[in-house]
Parts: sequence; structure tokens; C-alpha cells
Amino acid sequence: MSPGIHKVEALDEGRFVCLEWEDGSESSYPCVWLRDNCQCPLCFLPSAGARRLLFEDLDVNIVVKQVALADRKKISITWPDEHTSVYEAEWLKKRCFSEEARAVMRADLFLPECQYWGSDLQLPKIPFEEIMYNDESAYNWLCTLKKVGIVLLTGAATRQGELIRLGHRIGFLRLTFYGPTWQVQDKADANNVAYTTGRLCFHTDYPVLQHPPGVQFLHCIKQTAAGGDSEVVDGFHVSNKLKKQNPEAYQILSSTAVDYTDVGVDYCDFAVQCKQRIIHVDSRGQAIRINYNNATRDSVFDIPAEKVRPFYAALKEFNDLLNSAEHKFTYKLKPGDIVTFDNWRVLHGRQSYPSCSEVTRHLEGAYADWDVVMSRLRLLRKRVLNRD
Ligand code: OGA
Ligand code: NM2
Ligand code: ZN
Ligand code: ZN
Repeated sequence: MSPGIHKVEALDEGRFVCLEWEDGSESSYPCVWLRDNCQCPLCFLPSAGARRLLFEDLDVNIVVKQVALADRKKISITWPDEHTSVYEAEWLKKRCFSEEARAVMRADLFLPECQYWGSDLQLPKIPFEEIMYNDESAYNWLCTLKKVGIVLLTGAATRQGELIRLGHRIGFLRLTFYGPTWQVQDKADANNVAYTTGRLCFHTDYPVLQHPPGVQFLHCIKQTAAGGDSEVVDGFHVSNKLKKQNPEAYQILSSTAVDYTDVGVDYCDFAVQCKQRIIHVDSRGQAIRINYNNATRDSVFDIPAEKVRPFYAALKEFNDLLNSAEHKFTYKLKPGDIVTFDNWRVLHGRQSYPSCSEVTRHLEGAYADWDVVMSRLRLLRKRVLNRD
């Protein structure tokens, strides 16, 4: 429940509308933004929740002609061309431009809270069928996935197809050249190092794609007796450590574009190439995505020769930190386990296992995009918390 409006006035020659709320706080709104966000049926299409107003028809120098308090829950504005707009108190309060109000809105929309971890990780676990049938459990699953970066779903059937069901639960899976879902097992003439019995050092999947999959699911259908253990590490936590301990290495890894390559045949034939920074940072220098798979890092390396060795030295520093006992968490998947993790944040690996003529280890894998996962999370939150 937002407070009512005590007073409204135009300021700065009609370029701002200022509200005084009944709780004594104040908010001020630029007129161009108010006109742009008129909620009348000519300017806004409620069935799409989208703006009808064309940018061509917006005067960026607009000022209000008149502003009035319709009642304590609404204001109305008349514009110079006599168009009128009505705005509700609650709608305005949410969109207040103050630093604090914007921080609240940002947190609500994007859930930026991040809990870093190392070898002390308490791997969050939820029964698979619970998240499939219970909205509150599904909401908790996705919140934890966002905040911690990894959740183990337990007790799934030990047959292929459970990830297709999981995909339907969130919306849809991300199709890639390896298929809608893919089978991680030892294969003759493997088209990917994952499809061997070899050790996989810490990596994120698919940095060769321009927009790498945000979320990964690995469903254990069969597990070998010896070897095949899983390892995970918090890439954001380790990046922060690297930045502190070795700012130069961090600078190199967050600025050097590394070539990745993947050529072969699976779902269809493919010849993929991409340039990615291993530590992808935002405008504040904060790591927002790790793009690192040593297997698909191209031998083509499009940087000046004298920068090559310093790059390798920087990557060695990062790789060493990833592998330090303090940072990595080791566990072994059991048949029926589905590990779900943030593929932009968590690097994963596996120990080697003995090769054998029969299949002794089988995981089914799939990807989803963060857009789809966050969309489901917001909808579940609305339903679970009964909001809006
Ligand atoms: C992969 C992968 C892990 C495993 O397929 O990309 O990391 O435990 N697999 O086999
Ligand atoms: N698989 C597991 O980047 C990669 O090649 C990751 C992808 C083959 C779908 C492996
Ligand atoms: Zn309008
Ligand atoms: Zn992988």
C-alpha cells in the first residue's frame, strides 16, 4: 500500500512535476517521461502492457500546462495540446527516480543478490518431483539457483526425458547444435571432449556461442563406480579474488578477446566461431559472465605475438585459483540426481573414469536461457506471494 499524495506542483517552468506524499517524502518526475508514459488508451495498449505512442510523436522539450490532484490516489496532467494524462499514486511511487527507490525496483526485477562460496558450499538440494508440482518449491529452486548459482534436484527417474519435462516446467529449453538435450557418455569418434572418459578441467559450456546458455542441467542416468566425480567452483568469487591478488591478470583476462571454435556434426552440421573475453565484466568492472572452455579455445589467436605469453600467464593464474582447494567443491552425482547451475557463473569439471566397451556412465544434459528462467521465477513469485 503506497501513501496518498498530499500535494502536487509543476517546477522548473513546467519541466518537472513534484509530489509530496502523505508520509512527508517527495518525488519528482521529468515531464518528458510523464508524457512518454501516459497510460491513456491512445498512448498505451494495456492488453500488451506496451507503449502505443510513437517516439516521433513525443516532444522531448514538453512542459506541463496544468497539473492537479484528482484525489489523494491520482494526479492528472493537461499538456499544451490539451491531451490529458492520469497517473495513479502507487504507479508513480514505484517509479520514483530517487536512488533508493530505483535500487528497490532493480532488486525486485533482477534479484542481484549473490552468495559467494568455496569448498564450504552447502549444496542446496530439493526433490525433483516437488519442484515439478509445487509452485513454492519451484520458486525456491529458482531463487536459490539465481543467488547461489547451483541447486541439486534429487530423486528423478533414471531414464531419458526428465529434462524435457523440466523444460516444460520453466517454459522451454535452449536448442543448440548438440540437440534439444544431449547425451554425455563415451562415444566413438566423439565430436566433443565431453563425450569421452577423459578428465574435464573447469569450464563453462559453450563460450563459442555469442550468447552462451545461462543455465545448465545435467541429469545423472547412470554413474560409474570408479571416477567420474564432479567439481564446481564459483567463478564470480574467484574472479573477485584474482582482481585483488593480481589486478594485471584480471585486466588481461577481462580485456583480451579469445577465439573459440567448434566444427562438426550433431543435431546438424556446424562451424561456429566466436570471440569472447574469459572474464566478461560490466561497466563497473564487475564480472558478469565467465567464458572459459579450454577444449574449444581456438588455436587461431587474433592478438599481437608479444601479448600471447602474458595472456597465458594470466590464464594460468586464474586456472590455479579455480583449482585451489579453498575454492573448489567436489561431489559425485547419483542416478536420479539433476544438477542445475548458472553456466555464466559456475565453472564445472569432472574426473576421468575407466573406458569400457559398455556405457558405464550416462548423463543427459540440456540448457536454458536466463531470460526464460527469470521469467518463470517472476511468475512463480507473483503466484506464491500473491502479488500484483
Ligand atoms: C559437459 C560436462 C560433466 C560430466 O558435458 O559439458 O561438463 O560430469 N559434463 O560429465
Ligand atoms: N556439450 C556437452 O563448450 C562446450 O563444448 C561444452 C557441450 C557437448 C553439449 C560441451
Ligand atoms: Zn495519452
Ligand atoms: Zn560442461
